[in-house]
This record gives sequence, structure tokens and C-alpha cells, in this order.
Amino acid sequence: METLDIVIGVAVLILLAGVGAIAGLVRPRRRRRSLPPREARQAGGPVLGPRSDTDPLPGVGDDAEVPRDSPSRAVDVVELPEEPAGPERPAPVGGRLVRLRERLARSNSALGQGLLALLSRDTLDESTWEEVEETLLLADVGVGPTTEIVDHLRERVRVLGTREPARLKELLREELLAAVGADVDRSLATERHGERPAVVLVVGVNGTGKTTTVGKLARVLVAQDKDVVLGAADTFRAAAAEQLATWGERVGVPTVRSEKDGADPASVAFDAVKAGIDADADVVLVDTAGRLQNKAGLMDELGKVKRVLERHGPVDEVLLVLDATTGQNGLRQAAVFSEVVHVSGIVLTKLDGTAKGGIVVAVQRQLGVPVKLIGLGEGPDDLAPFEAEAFVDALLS
Ligand SMILES: Nc1nc2c(ncn2[C@@H]2O[C@H](COP(=O)(O)OP(=O)(O)OP(=O)(O)O)[C@@H](O)[C@H]2O)c(=O)[nH]1
Ligand SMILES: [Mg+2]
Repeated sequence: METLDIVIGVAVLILLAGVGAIAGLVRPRRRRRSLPPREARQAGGPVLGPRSDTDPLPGVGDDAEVPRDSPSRAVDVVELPEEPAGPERPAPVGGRLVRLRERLARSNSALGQGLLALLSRDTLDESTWEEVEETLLLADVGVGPTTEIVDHLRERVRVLGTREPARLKELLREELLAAVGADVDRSLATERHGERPAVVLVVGVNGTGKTTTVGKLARVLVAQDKDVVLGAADTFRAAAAEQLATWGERVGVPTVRSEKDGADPASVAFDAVKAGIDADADVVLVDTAGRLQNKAGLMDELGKVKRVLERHGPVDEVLLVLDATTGQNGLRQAAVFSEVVHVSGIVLTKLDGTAKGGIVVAVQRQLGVPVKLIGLGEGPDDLAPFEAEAFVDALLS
């Protein structure tokens, strides 16, 4: 009997132990607090000793809820997330050349300051005038205009008999202004004609800054509240259309481009103007692939782009983009391009990086076409309408 009691007792104990073990398995486990690093514990961190006010871990009696009377923020002081960024607002166009004057003055200080230093010498002898001539030639003013400037200046200095620096500077300013062309019409034809947008075709040799100029010009026009469409008629490289479209997207301007590489540039240009007409745009800017003026096939292709564009009506502007740093070579390009597509305006780029600002005079003289825009940097708003007075003042500042 005793043995039976013992057996039953042991069985009950085993049973209780089993139930306990099962309960342990089923009971939701409390997540283990991760311990602070050993160093913290040894330094008397939150685990050891009484809790400090800054102990981040909950303890017995802590309330999980935010107290009812804690201050709350009203709807009108809650900051809302910012609106998604819209198109950029380009810099206003007025006075741009004044803003960029510093750059022109810096790159062309050899011309302006050089001339002023020569004229303020004690004696204006033959060799000084030769140096004046040399300075103008080095700045790419060109032989014809240089001779004219020096001859006029010499004559006026002689007749007036003046040696006063301020007066000499004034005379030099007048002569440079006359050479650059103070009252030439440099306006860009970007006004709609009735049902049709104005069409601007941009041409030039490789890498002169055509695509950048189209992008910057789109910004100028957007700043003037015009609706613009871009045409990516550079179908040589997919990257070219991409580059142009990126400029357009920044100011919310659409780009017409071909689906495939190597498409006919004339047909892309035609489609761009068609899209411009359908969208009631003010201006369509057509970018073209860079081409060397001595590649007859490519020049023919450019002629075709223009002829096909003219099916919609006359092209308002053909802008030839010249890299000012290439100097006299640019003049040769200009002559050929002008023959093929009848250039109506010059864009001189990279004037920020050359001391050859005199090319403005030479290129106008050679082509009989005005410089209408100048590029003075790689920034999106570093394109300015060319103003003769601001230009000469920057040279002499
Ligand atoms: N410093 C300076 N760089 C410029 C200016 N205009 C353009 N560039 C730079 O010149 C380089 C060529 O510019 P693009 O606009 O791609 O030239 P592109 O004529 O379209 O070239 P292709 O399409 O390859 O013939 C880029 O690095 C431009 O940032 C300027 O006025 N000043
Ligand atoms: Mg390009």
C-alpha cells in the first residue's frame, strides 16, 4: 500500500512537472531586453543600481500612453510636406550682360587694360601705336578692323592734341563701339506668325555649344513667358536627344525626338514644327548635329533640314554657334555655313574662357551678320543677348 502511495505520488509529481513545462512553452514569451554594452553596465548603466531620470528603458509603473493633458499641435501649425518641385524659374534676361560683365572683363583684361596702359604712356610714338595694333590683332579683332581702329584713334588724338587719360579712354571706347557696331539690330525673331510658331535653327561644327545654347535659349524664352518646343534633329547619337530633353525638362518644355538612332534629321525637325503648330507654341528651337564645314555630305544634309523646315513656312532665324576660343578657324566655318543655310545671327560661346573677345568684330565683318547672343559660362543662365555698349564697357572696365 505504501509502495502504491509512493508510485502515485511520483506520478502526480511527473504530471505536474509536465503541465508546467507545457505552460512554459505556450505562454507568450516576453521579448528579452537587449542589454546595454558591457562597458555601460560596468560603468553603472541602467541595469545596475537605482533607475536614473534618463533611463530609456520602461520600468514598473511606467505608463505606455501619452498623458491626456500633454500639449498637442493644432492642424494649422502642422507642417505639410513640400509640394513636388515644379519647373525651374530661369533668371530674368534684362541686364544679363551686366551680371556677366565680370567674366568678360576677367578673360579679356589683356585687351582692354593693355590698350589703356599703352595709351597712357608718356609718349605716343610710332612703336606705341604698333603695340596697340598688336594688342588688337592678338585679341582676334582682325586686320581690317584693327587698321581702321588705330588709324581713327591716331588721327583723333593728333587733332585733339589730348593726352588726358580719361579723354583717351573715351576715344578708345568710341572707336571700339564703332567697330563692334553700336546700332545694329540684334533682336531675335521669336514672334509667332498667326497660326505658326517662330522657327529657330541652330547649326555649327562639333562641340561649339549648340545643344547648350538651345537649352539656355529655351530658358531665356521661358523667362519671357513664351511657349517653347525643342526639336532634337541631332539624330547621330541617342545621347544628344537625351541631353536636349534634359534641358527642356528643367523648364517644363517638351522635346520632339525620333524613336530610333540615325533617323532622318530633316523629318525630326519637320515633326518638331508640326508639334509646335499643334500646341500653339510661340517658338520652336531645332538643335542639329555638329558637322565639319568641309564634309560635303553633312553640309548637304543640313541644307535639306532647312528646306524641309521651310515647307511649314520661312525659317525665322538660323543661328551659327561659334566657339570663340577657336579664333580664325571659326571664321572659315562661318563662311561655309552661311553659304549652305544663310545664317541670320551668330552665337559666340565660351567668351568666358578666351582673351580673344575681338572675334566679335572680325566675325561680324566677315559675314555681315550680327552677333546676337554670347555664351559666358556653362551655367544654365550664362547666355546673354549681345549688347555692344555693355560689351565694350566690360572690356575697358
Ligand atoms: N565655358 C563655357 N563652356 C560652354 C559654353 N557653351 C557651351 N559650353 C560647353 O561646351 C561643351 C559642348 O557643348 P554642347 O552644347 O554639347 O556642344 P554641341 O555643339 O551641341 O556639341 P555636338 O552636338 O557634339 O556638336 C559643354 O561642355 C558645354 O558646357 C560657354 O559659353 N562657356
Ligand atoms: Mg549637341
